[in-house]
Amino acid sequence: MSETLENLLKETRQFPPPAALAAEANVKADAYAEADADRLAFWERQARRLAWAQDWEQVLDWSNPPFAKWFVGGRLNVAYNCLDRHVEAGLGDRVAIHWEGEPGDTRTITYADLHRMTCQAANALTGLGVTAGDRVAIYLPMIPEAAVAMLACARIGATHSVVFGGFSADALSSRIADASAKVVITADGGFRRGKPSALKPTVDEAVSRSGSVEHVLVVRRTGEEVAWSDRDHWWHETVEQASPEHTAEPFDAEHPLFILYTSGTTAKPKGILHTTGGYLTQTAYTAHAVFDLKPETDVYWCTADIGWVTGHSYIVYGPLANGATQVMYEGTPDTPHKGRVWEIVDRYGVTILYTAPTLIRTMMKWGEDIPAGFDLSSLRLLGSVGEPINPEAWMWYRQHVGRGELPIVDTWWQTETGAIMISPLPGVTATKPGSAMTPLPGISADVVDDQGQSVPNGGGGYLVLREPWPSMLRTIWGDDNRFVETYWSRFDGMYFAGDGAKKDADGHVWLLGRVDDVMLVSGHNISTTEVESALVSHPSVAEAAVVGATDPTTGQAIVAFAIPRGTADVSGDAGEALIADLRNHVAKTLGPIAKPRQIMLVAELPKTRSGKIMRRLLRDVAENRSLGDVTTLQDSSVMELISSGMKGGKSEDE
Ligand code: 6R9
Repeated sequence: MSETLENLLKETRQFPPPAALAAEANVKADAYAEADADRLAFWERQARRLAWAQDWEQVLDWSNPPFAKWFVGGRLNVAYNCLDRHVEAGLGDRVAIHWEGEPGDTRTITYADLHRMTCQAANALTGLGVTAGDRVAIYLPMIPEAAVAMLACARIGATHSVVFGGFSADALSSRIADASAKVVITADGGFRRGKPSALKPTVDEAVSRSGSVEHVLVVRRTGEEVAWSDRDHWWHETVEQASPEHTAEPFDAEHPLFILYTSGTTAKPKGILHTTGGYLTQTAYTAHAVFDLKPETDVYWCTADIGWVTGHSYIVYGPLANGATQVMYEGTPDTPHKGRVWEIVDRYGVTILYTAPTLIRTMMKWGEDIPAGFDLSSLRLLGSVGEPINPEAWMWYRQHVGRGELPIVDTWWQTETGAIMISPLPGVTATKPGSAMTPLPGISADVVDDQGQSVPNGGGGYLVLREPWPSMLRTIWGDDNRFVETYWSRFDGMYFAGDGAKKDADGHVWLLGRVDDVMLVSGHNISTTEVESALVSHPSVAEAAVVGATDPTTGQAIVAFAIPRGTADVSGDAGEALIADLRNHVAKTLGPIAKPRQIMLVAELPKTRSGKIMRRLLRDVAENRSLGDVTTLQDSSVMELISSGMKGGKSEDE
C-alpha cells in the first residue's frame, strides 16, 4: 500500500445513546479524561476489580519492549476470580450458563455448579499428571464442558490451547505438536446441522502423529460409538467421579494462561500467548464498559464459538469475571429453522446480544420476517465483532433486531489484542453505522501513513497501537523473533495491527479490512470493505466479497461476489440486469474508480469458522488459479460451487 488509502464512502447518519441507558451506564464520558490523565493509574484501578492474592509492585514494566510485563509481582487465580469469589459472595445460585444443545436439550448451570464442575476437572487433570505450566489442548463442541475445561486449566496453572471443533486432524496435530500438549480434552462429537458430528476420530488421528500426548479425556455428548485406547478416559468416569474440593492456588500475573492459534495470511499458524493478570483485567473491564453488563439483571449472549478468541474473552473470562448470566448455544443458526437465534433470545429473555457481521448479513439474506416472528423486546444492547460491519447491515441490525432504537457497539480487536480496543461506549458515544468510533479509555490507537506519521482527519492508512495495553499478546509461542518481526518492526515503537483504517472528518475510526486485501486500481488504493459496503447498500444485496485480480490495463481490477437478498429475482436476464445495476450503483456511490470489472452472483461465500471471508480463495478463483490451502474453510463445498459458477457465467461487459 502506498501513502494513503482512498477515503470513498461517506456516512452522515449518527445515533446518540438512548437517554435511559446513558443515565444508568456503567461507564460515563469522564472515563476518557480519567484514563488520559494517567493511563497506568487507570488500568491499576481496573485491576482492582479483580481479587488478587498478592498486590503488584509495578503496573507496567516496559523496559524491554515489545516484551511487556503487567502488574509485576502480583498473584491471582483466574478461576477463583471467575467462580469462587462469586460463590463466596453468596451468588452460588445465580445462573452462570443457560445452555441449549442443537437438538433442543437444555442445562441450567449455576455459579455453584460451574465451580463444582471446575474443581472436579482440576482434580482430574492433576490426577492425570498435569501440573502448572503444562499445555492442554481442548477440542470440544459448544458444550459447558468447554468452559469447564478452560477454567480447570486456569485453576491449576496449565496453559490451554483451544482448537476449533471444525478443524482437521492436520490442523489439530500441528497445534498439539507446536505446544507439546500433554493432554487433549475432547468429546465423542457434537451436534451440527441436525446430526452428530464426530470429533474423537480426528483426535485419534492427530494424537497418533504427535508424540507429546499422554492422555485423552473424552466427554460423552452424542453417544455414538468411538474407538478406544489405553490413553483414553471418559470424562464421566474421571472428572465426574473426582472430588469437588479444590483450593485455587494463585499464580504470577505473567503466568501463561493460554495459547490461541491464528492463521493470519501466512501458512504457519501463530500461537498467540496470553498471560494472567493483564488479560483478565482488560477482558473484565471491557465486558463491564462496552456491554454495560449488569450481572443482577442482564442475560448476555455471545454467539461466537469458544475456539475463537471472542469465545475466550467474551464467553468465558470477561463475562464470568463479572458474575454475568449468559446463554450458550451448541449449534448452527438455521437448525431446525432459520429463526433459531431469535427463538433463543425470546426464550431466555436475552438483553445483550454480541454477534458477527456474517450472521447479521445471513439474516438479511433470509429476510426481516424471520426476526419479526419473535418477541425480541428483552434486548437492550447489540454488539458486533469479527469484520467491518457494512453500514447497511448495521442499519438492518438496528432496525429489525434493535427496534430502531438500540445502541450497537461495533468492537474492533484481535486475537493478539486479547480484548476490545476500539468501540463505542454504549452510554456515551453517538454511533455512526459502520464505524468502530474511538479507542476505549486507556487505549491509544492511531492511523498512520507509510512513514508512521499520524494521518489527518479524512485520511486513510494503517491502524497502529501506540502504547502497550494490559491484555496484549506477550509473544508468539516459541518464536520471539517472529513476534517482533510481525507486529513491531513495520513502525518504530508501535504495534502494527495489519488492518487498513481511516479517520473521518470528526476523527472517528473506520476499519477497512486487512492491509493485504487492499486493491491497487490504476494507482488508487481502494479498500475491499468500502466496495463491499457499497454493494450491500443496494436493496438486492445481502452480502458481498470483493478482491483485486490482476488486470493488464489497471494493474488490479475489482472483482465482486455478491449474495442476493431473499426477495431478489436473479434468474436469467433479471440476474444480468441486476449485475449491470450493481456496477452502476457502486460507481455512483463511491466514484467510477471503484466500479467492479466483474460481478458474480453467488449463493455462498467461503468463510472461516469465525465468519471471516477468505478473500485469498476468491482471488484464486478470480485469477483462474487452482485453490490454495482450504483447511480453515468452514464449508469446503462452497468453493466448488463458486468456481463452477465462475467458469459458466463470466459477466464482463466492457
Ligand atoms: C476478535 C477477532 C482479527 C481481525 C482484525 C480485523 C477483523 C475484528 C472487527 C474487525 C473491523 C471490527 N476485525 N473485529 N474489523 N471491525 N469490529 O475477530 O479476532 O479472529 O484475531 O481477527 O478481524 O481485520 O485484525 P481475530
